[in-house]
Amino acid sequence: PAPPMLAGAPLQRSTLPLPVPPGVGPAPGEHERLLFRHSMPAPWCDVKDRELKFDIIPNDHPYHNAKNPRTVGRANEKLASAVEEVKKDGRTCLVVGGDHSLAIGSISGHAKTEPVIWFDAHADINTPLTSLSGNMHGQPVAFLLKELKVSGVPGFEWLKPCLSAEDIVYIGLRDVDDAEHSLMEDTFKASKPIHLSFDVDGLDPPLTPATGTPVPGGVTLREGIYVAEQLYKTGLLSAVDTVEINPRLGKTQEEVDSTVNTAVSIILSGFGKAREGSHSCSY
Ligand code: EXY
Ligand code: MN
Ligand code: MN
Ligand code: MN
Repeated sequence: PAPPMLAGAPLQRSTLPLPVPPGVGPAPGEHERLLFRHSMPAPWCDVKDRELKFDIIPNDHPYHNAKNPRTVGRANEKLASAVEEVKKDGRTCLVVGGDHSLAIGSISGHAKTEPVIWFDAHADINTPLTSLSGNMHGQPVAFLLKELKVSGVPGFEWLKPCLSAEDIVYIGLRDVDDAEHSLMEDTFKASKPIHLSFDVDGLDPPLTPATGTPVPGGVTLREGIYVAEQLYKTGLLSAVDTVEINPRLGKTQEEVDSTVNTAVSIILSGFGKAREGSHSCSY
């Protein structure tokens, strides 16, 4: 298989999906600029990047409690196609967001995506009926699970749930709603391509202050890097989402920088940078 992709030196424009969710988060292009500005040289990686533009659908009324279903659904449809193309190209796919609702498209586009490692303070398994906030970032796992049979949501007519509960492993959970408890199961099958969906709020808040829903008592940077390094070493890491990075929420430039630097160090570890020194990733 082709080597994984990652922003590296020399930096070049290419075709990696960098979705900016509609209406929230950094301005278009800002993720890309931040990622590139903070990139360390990773000359062993061949990078192709891509930026997706999404439409905001007018009169996007809630479906039960789920807010902005059409806008989020169609954005995810577009993302799913982009991820599918990257995977057909034989590459490892890195999606930089953005709202965790993008995992619906990213994981659907990844298709043969068992298991999924959901690194997060939150279980994100509410349904449009159980969600108390209505926020779509608290619901992507429910949309993806076959067992939960979420259907009829406008904007998601294209979606076919592709995961079973036993395909998901959670790491970092510490803020789970009562309704979510009854929907969860942790299992791991380590023989198929792995999808890592990495929400930076799974880490301890001082590491990533520029994020929307921080929860105290998170995973240390050392532990986070260890997870990413170990997943890289399986040789099965096939796609990575890095989400809930929102530079607008940094109170100082230092907070923005530490959030981005933390995310970049996790990404680099997932793509073969070892703390004892980097070497060619040639699987
Ligand atoms: N469980 C809460 C909800 O459904 O609104 C909180 C979800 C926060 C989700 C953040 C991004 O990971
Ligand atoms: Mn969000
Ligand atoms: Mn999340
Ligand atoms: Mn979260």
